[in-house]
Amino acid sequence: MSADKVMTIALVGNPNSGKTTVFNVLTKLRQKVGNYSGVTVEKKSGRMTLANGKKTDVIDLPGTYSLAVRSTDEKAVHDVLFGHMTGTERPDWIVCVLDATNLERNFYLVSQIHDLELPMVIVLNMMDELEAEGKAVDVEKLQAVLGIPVVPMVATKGKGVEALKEILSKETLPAHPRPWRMSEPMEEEVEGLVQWLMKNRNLDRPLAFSEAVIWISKGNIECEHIDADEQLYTLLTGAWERLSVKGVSWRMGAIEARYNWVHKILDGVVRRGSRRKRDMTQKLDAVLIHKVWGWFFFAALMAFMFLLIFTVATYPMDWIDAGFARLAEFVKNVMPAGDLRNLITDGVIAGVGGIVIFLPQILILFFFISLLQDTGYMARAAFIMDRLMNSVGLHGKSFIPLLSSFACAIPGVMSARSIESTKDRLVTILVAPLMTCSARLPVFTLLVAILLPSASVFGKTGIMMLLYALGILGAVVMAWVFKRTLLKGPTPPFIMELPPYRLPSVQSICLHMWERSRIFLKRAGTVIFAFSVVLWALMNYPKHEGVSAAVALEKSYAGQIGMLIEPVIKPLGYDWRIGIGLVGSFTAREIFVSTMSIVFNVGEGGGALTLREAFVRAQWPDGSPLFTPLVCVSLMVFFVYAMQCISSIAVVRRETNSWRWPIFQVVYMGVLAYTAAFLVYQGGRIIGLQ
Ligand SMILES: Nc1nc2c(ncn2[C@@H]2O[C@H](COP(=O)(O)OP(=O)(O)OP(=O)(O)O)[C@@H](O)[C@H]2O)c(=O)[nH]1
Ligand SMILES: [Mg+2]
Repeated sequence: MSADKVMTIALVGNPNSGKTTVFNVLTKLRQKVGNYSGVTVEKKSGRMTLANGKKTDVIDLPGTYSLAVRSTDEKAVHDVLFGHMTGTERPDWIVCVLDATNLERNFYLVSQIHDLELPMVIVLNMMDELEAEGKAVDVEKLQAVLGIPVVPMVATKGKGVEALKEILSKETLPAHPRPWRMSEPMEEEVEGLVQWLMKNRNLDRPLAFSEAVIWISKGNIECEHIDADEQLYTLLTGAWERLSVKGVSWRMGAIEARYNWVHKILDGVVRRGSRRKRDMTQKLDAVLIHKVWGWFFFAALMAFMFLLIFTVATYPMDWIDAGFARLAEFVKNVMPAGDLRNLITDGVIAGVGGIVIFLPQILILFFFISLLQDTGYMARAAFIMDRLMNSVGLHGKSFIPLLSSFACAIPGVMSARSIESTKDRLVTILVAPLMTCSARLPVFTLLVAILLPSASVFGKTGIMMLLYALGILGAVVMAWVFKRTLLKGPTPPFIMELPPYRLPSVQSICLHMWERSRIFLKRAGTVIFAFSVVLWALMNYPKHEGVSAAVALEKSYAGQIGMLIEPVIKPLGYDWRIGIGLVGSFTAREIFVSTMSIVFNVGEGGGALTLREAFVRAQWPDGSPLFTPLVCVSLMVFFVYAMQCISSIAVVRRETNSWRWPIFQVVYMGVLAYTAAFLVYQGGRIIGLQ
């Protein structure tokens, strides 16, 4: 390695072993960590400078149990380590981050990394949890047996990080030959494949060996849908036949050999614990994943969250509201009357302010979401949903992406990468945006406030939970439909891993809340700002002098657009003004709220009315109220089911690598939303509701 070449190290390990935590300490970046498997689904790079001034690139990878590729996120690990990932250097060094409380399983992966014959450092992370179990690892002995540096670490507290950096700043580290061996017939067959792969695939010996073992351990069913070319497949079939004749299990041969090695090196290295294993975790799980109490707790947790959203959040919301009202007042006083002043007060301040008000609620939502993720409850919620998911043909693993979609569908759709079956992954992506994301929260709370102005917080909480349940129900039903029609296929068996409960750090929760509010405010400052300006212009031009504000709005460009679609949405109970909001909301859901703030401000003469008052006063031309309870419910149902988010569409396009699926998704969710809202509104009218 030349002196000025930047070294690349890759962090590899089982899911939830703390790789991203180590990555964040090394690079001082803030990638997302969480206490459940599959948080990282995409490789991330960062740079660190070692004490001797050496610059080093660090790659954080998704967690994996093995290098035999099954799901999309695991493929990323395989491709980076094999140098197949375009734009990424093959790592020079590998840092294996292991969960010290689970060494046997973790070292199985180490044996696979070993095959690559790259310099390697072992990090024994979670030493604090090992100690809490009363266990200990003889690090010196382990290091001696392995011949590889072993660094004990508590990544969350930064313990052991300096020692790791010290090792990384060394110039050289020997790469060790493979320490484990299979039975002779297996070794021979593998060697044959190695030769072929080196010649035909241009792999160096370690890579060829690693690939050969992966191939030979796979069954023919698995090989069919992998890029096995004909020649390789023939070679493999021959090898399997010869091994079967000799009574050697090619499927288990390598796995057993690896475990033999793992047991040998761990022998006498781990001191047994005196305390019962993860006592607290077991006690909590007795309740939290209990068949009955589990659901009860889940519902109670959600209810508590909404109670806070409807009570605690209202105080800061009033302050923000008053702040924006004052700002508008101030602008009115200092600026001369005219279009520019109106643009600022009725366009920008009404639009952006109408959204920023909801920041306290968003903060509470994300406080709860980070709590779920960091304590390890997220995986439990997925666990209790497992049975529900099974009944529609998916497993609980699909529920993690769905749970993440409560925050936002984008990370949800991305985390579907951890699902092995392509079809199940697609089903999950297709239904993920049905989960109630944070952008719907402002819309729902606004509509709930109009629907039940004087109801107690308990009533409002009830409605919110019902809306969330409707979203989940929609996702489950649609998944059932897709699994039986478009995307039929077997679901591979899956055993869910439940992480231990961990106390979340205040810092990590604050960081998460800060990140999300930054995103929220940034959207308010960019997309919503721009949209508000455009909308204001569309609503104020062409100019009509000498008519009332309401008539001028009706004749404006925006009014004309609204009028154009009114016939389509009238059966749902909406007029052209709501239509303007709906059109906007297909960019991003919360735009509905900012649009309504602007439309009803201008339409109703503007100024002193709060949005809720303006809504209550809004009427049809015949004088009947516009926002009847039935219309509010119909709107809520529409927002539960419609795909109104450009960013999600873009991410589905990227994840499925085609326009077909995002277009299909927009259409099916649109039809679902329209039908549901139609049934609610028309059905309600038939039984005499208003
Ligand atoms: N007690 C303890 N917890 C840790 C330690 N290191 C990480 N954690 C916690 O373990 C959880 C998982 O950490 P991550 O860094 O997200 O793990 P990861 O290996 O990147 O996980 P994936 O991306 O899902 O593969 C988080 O809740 C961390 O706060 C440690 O040394 N001790
Ligand atoms: Mg990670």
